[in-house]
Amino acid sequence: MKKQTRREFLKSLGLMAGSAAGLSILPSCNTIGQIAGRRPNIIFIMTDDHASHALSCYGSKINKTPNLDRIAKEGMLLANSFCTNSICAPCRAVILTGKYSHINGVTDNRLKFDGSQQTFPKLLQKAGYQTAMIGKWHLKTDPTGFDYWNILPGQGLYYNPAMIEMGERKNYTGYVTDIITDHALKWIKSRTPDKPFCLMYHHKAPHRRWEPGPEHLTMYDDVTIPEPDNLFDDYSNRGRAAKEQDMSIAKTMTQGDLKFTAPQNLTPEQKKRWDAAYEPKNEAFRKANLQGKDLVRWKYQRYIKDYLRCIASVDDNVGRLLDYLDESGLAKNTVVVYTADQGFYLGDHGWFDKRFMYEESLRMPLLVRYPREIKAGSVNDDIVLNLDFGPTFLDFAGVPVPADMQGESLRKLLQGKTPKGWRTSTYYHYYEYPAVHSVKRHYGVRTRRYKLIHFYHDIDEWELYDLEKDPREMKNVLGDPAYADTVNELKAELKRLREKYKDTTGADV
Ligand SMILES: [Ca+2]
Repeated sequence: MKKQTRREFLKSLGLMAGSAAGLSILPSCNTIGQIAGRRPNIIFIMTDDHASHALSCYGSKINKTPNLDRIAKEGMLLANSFCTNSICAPCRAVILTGKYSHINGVTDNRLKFDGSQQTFPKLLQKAGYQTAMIGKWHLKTDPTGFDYWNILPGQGLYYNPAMIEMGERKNYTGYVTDIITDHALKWIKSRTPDKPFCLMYHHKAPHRRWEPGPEHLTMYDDVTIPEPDNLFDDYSNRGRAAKEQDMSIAKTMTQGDLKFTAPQNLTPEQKKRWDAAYEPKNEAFRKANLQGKDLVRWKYQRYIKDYLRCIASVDDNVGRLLDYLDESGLAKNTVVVYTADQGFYLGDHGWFDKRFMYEESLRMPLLVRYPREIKAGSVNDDIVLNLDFGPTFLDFAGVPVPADMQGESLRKLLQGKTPKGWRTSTYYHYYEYPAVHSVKRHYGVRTRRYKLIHFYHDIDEWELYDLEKDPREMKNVLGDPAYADTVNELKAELKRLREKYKDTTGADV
């Protein structure tokens, strides 16, 4: 077929009626792209429990993530991205539906996701996208809305995992982050090239028990990772919730977490490498007979090094994917998103895990690259939520965002043009209690400067943090008379947000 000029192409679409007059109604490049079927591909990369303060593009003091940083360098870094309920399955359900937990039904990790409800992959599929879900799913029911899915059962294993491919269970030998990436690349290469695609490429790493891959077992052996300044937090100036949790490095970590026992299902070769990496260090530990703070310091080093080793494998594998996008020419027309299902404590407050509305687990990394619309190296600091991801993907695909989705499209923000009246506060609600880690139920509001939290179940306690003066949240200033007006304003805002999002669960404000 003869190659059309742009003018001929537009004419064929009936977009150049007349001549000079027609020029004034020329559609934007984007509209042309959509009409011509050049809607962008979407690759949604998500890891599990990767805190933003363990990415060098977010200023990590403890590791380097050169491949993930590439997405920021070639796209946008969102500096204030938050989740609405900081725990695994609920965050995934929020992202899929664009709705808060009390509406999508997955308020805690023990509940099953109702896959018959509306999700953004279903809407993309309906609009002609090829959709795939590869890796960690963790929603207890089979994925819906995907042309292809291949998921880990439940939490999945780091070594030699089983995966469920379209309902069929298969076993693999190797390391989970490599295996998920192999499947993702295989799917991209075998897809139908004439349709846009949306791939959910979701890793298990760096979830607990933080088991590093064979290539990274001894990474960081010769360095000491800096400790957070509040590793020995005594929770004074705060309420019972912080004092009564069960997620501390000092008390909660198990023998498995600390690698005094190896994973159960290693091959003889894997076991040999594992023991060669851990046994000499474990032997030195036994001889040292550490106590008190020295013991906590040792546990922190063991934990954080394993966590960062798992991230190093994610970084390598995302690099493989980005390289393929470059080589194949897909990079230009593909929206690449990197995030984690929520944040995590990296020894901050003496903790690991998530759940609390405090900063480290409320924050999520969010990097987005799309060369056609996003300026390389840009940064946005507006308040954005995981609730917004679905609407954003739909917007990029030219699919109308259903009115019952509670998030907002980030497309304008990504283009560097934040709409007037963009949100200046966010609502949070955590439910999983009583349960593992003993974090009490709470809801709260965060503005750019303040955070008000209500632990309403089991106890009835409020906390207020002035994030400008106390970014580490070490002092609850709720009782300070200087903040009396602020408390009233925040309570009114909290009430407004609960009404806006139709949340009648938990205690009244
Ligand atoms: Ca998680």
